[in-house]
Amino acid sequence: MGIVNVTPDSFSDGGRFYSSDQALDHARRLIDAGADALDIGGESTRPGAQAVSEQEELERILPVLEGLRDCGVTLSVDTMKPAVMRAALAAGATMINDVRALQAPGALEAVRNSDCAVCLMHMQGEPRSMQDAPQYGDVLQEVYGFLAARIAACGAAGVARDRLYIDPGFGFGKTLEHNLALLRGLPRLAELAPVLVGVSRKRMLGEITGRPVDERLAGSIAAALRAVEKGAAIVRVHDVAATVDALKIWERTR
Ligand code: PT1
Repeated sequence: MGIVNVTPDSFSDGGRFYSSDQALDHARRLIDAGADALDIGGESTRPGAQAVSEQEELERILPVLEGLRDCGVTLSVDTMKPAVMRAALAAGATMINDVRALQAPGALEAVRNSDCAVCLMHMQGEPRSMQDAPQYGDVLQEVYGFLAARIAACGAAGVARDRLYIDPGFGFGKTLEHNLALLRGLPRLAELAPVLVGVSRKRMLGEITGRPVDERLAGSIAAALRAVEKGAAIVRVHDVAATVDALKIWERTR
């Protein structure tokens, strides 16, 4: 899954893909590079990010979705807002990626009357402050319990289980040790539903390597391979061409 940020403040693309035209060009390059899915986001959820209005978010993502209609890959929209989910689905999105796991009022209803795939992610706190002091008893147990409960809520709302993906939410209210415990525990989470993992260019990699965000390609690839080894079904990455090459070699040399 290739990342298409349509945000001015995105943590690692620094506004480069803010305009919808640029985002569209970038999206097409990711498809050429071998992405099976794109994740289009108009509101950053990285640590410290500010919220954007519904209208602003829609103005950012709708032209990109419309430009990609019938492009042949899964079109995911990264949003927490039910109104954005509905508009995105009407504009051709085939997956909703919600870092709040459809907990907003109206979010379950927004996806219920569609056959879109859904990614339910775990986050402790909210983006603005989630990295201030993340705390867990047993992080794997708590994330597992939360995701199991959200799967049950989807079931009760009539969202079929085979539409669901889960995501432990690397970097979303987690220390490095929490993130590592979740990566080790991925096989356990994968018993619940297919797992999506997003670690590309994240701070946890910088904490291990000492590298700034623009020097985390090798770390991102190593982490993506480990995630797949541990059972991830989808890896959400910035560097699609490099990750696809790495996965091809890793598979053929098994
Ligand atoms: C993710 C994800 C996402 N990540 C899903 N959606 C982001 N399903 C946005 C850091 O620690 O992992 N899964 N949508 C980006 N968010 C972050 C979080 C970016 C933490 C950077 C960090 O550097």
